[in-house]
Amino acid sequence: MGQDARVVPGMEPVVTHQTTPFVRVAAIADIHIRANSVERTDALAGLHEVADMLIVAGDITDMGRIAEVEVAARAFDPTPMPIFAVLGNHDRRGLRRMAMRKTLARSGVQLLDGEYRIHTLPDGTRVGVAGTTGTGGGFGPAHGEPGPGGRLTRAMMIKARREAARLDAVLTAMEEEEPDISLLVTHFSPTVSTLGAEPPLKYWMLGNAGLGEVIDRHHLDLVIHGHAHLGNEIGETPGGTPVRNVAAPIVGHIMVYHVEPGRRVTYAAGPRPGIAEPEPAPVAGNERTAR
Ligand SMILES: [Mn+2]
Repeated sequence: MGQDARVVPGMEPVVTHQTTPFVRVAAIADIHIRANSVERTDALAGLHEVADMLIVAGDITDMGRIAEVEVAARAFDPTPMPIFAVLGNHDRRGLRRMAMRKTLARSGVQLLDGEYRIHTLPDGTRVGVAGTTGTGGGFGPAHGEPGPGGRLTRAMMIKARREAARLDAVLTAMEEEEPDISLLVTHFSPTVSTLGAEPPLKYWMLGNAGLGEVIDRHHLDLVIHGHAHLGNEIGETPGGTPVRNVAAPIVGHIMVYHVEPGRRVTYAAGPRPGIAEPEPAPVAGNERTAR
């Protein structure tokens, strides 16, 4: 932000350079940490020099056990940057949700469960980050997935509608703060465009169209999700909101995006090491469209 002005005698100041606000967003999902996982101390080393915040889009742990959460907290603890996370379906297997939240909070990880934060960068740029897990439910008959059928489908649709309403409420509240840049993190996908090689029969487990509809009623510069391990990184909602699936099995390492207002998303940094052993297989390039 800000501008450099050159004052010429007898003339109005001339604007020689104007920068737009931007934020560098590090992102990863589906690291599925187990109690015996070895945290990679180099995964986050120096990350704060190339990114302004880290987003973890769910499935931090494999079973939601406190022992797993403690390993995750140790991995995140050393980094001085703000960390925003949502729970994934695997994290939600754990019953001690409050203990999980507190353990992560002690290491600087803020869980967003239908909540948002406004994070102000040193240059004054205000970045809104909203987060919610989302649900399955599917993307409708156009995408050929039948869903589980019967009572389970009805229950899932009710849950999907409730989650969509929750998402709508948090995005409305965040908008009222008028952040310069708006981000959303979910675990489930709001679009089929990042589902890549996932079989359509599984779509109802991976996300739902209602999330995308809500997103497109608001202005977001980037949506980050995970969960679809066989999906692809780059997609968008039907309304053109950029979406990135950062499930670790796909991206292999923490991604760093450069996000400007007006939905301009580019890569801000090269490959980084994985966050926990076993390290995912290295992947060449960023423009993968499947697996
Ligand atoms: Mn998941």
